[in-house]
Amino acid sequence: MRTTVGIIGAGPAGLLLARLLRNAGIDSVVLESRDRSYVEHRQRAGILEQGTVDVLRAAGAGERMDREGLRHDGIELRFAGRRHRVDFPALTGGRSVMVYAQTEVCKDLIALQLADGGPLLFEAEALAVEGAETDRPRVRFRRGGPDGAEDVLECDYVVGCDGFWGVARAAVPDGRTFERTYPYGWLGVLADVAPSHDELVYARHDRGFALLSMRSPSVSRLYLQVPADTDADSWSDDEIWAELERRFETRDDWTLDRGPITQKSVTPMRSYVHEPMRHGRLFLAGDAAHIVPPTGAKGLNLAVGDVVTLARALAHRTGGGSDELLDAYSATCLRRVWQAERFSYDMTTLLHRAPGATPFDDRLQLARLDRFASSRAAETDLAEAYTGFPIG
Ligand code: RFL
Ligand code: PHB
Repeated sequence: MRTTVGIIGAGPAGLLLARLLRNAGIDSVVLESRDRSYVEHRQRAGILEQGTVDVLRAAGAGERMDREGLRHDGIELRFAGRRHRVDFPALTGGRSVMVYAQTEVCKDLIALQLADGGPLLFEAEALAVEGAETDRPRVRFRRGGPDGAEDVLECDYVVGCDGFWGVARAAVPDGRTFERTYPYGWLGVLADVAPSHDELVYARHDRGFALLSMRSPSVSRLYLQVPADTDADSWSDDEIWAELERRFETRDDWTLDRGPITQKSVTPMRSYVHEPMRHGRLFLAGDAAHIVPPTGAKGLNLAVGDVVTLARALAHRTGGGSDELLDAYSATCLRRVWQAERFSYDMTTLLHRAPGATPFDDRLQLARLDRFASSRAAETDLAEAYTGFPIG
């Protein structure tokens, strides 16, 4: 098999890259190790930045998002029983975010890719990237599941969009990694109940962080800070609702509506950056190159920024231009990546209670939160970061 751009991974990064390249007249092949249903139902991100929404629309993938997505003009910070709303459009000159699940973004992009006859191979697991420093890099992969036959995809360029656990990063030999893990994770649940608030609620509590989010007007997505090694099944549904109620407590008459929990899982929290995001003709994009803790809702949005930057550079090069944009790819993306790392770290340490936190630490957190309620400058900084840093 031969193609111009070999893409490993059909998460949001790989799928959107394939779409952007196709729109630019560049052929690609996407290899995905899992099956279609797995990719379409993996429960993850929920928030699309304004810039991500604009990119999906311009790529021709925004039709259902515009119909079913929920535009949100703010979030609520909840602490010490108080509620403070951050008004995004008022603070950022009109910007907002969209609640539209990653599962739906992936479904839309997969449908478009397959409708166009674009090569997208499920159950095709990349085993290794070879010859990244040559003009003919190759992806060795296995078709049709674990017992399938080995094959080779020959490319002009290879892009590793294979997430944190993928194989592409290992083919960037002289890189440097920067990492931080956190001593807590998130227990996330999906529940068949209308969200108890019409915007996201980020709650800081002495018992730990909680987040109220949603997937639709009738499905809630809720998270609880838990110790990193927690087994999701060790929490009963009643215990989860009772703990959410405690952490979302307010001084007014707000209440949390309960409903059947249909899914629960624990996610670890990590900050991670691999530099550079390129080796020869191999490029890394999305979670393959960097991870943020989910508190800032930045992971998917960073992946989108990477592939927009890369698609532009590849279009420039294959259209007869120079290598200049490809050479700048890593540095261009990393600037934005580190801003998202900073913001995600700040949001995480602002809202989570670390094991061993002292009363002094607690008071500092409350003082940091109180800044948002008392300073427009502090609030503007949060609103600008949450609604998104510019791409490129
Ligand atoms: P993905 O989505 O991990 O996709 C990688 C794909 O590569 C495949 N793969 C391989 N394919 C072939 N050969 C191999 N050897 C392969 N190895 C792996 C995998 O099967 C998979 O299909 O990476 P991508 O595309 O870079 O996208 C990144 C995002 O998925 C991620 O950053 C977000 O989900 C992070 N995230 C959030 N991001 C946001 O922007 N807003 C949010 O609100 C948000 N909330 C979240 C999140 C992530 C969470 N978890 C579970 C980590 C909430 C949670 C709980
Ligand atoms: C989600 O809806 O899954 C979600 C929303 C906001 C975050 C993280 C996850 O910060």
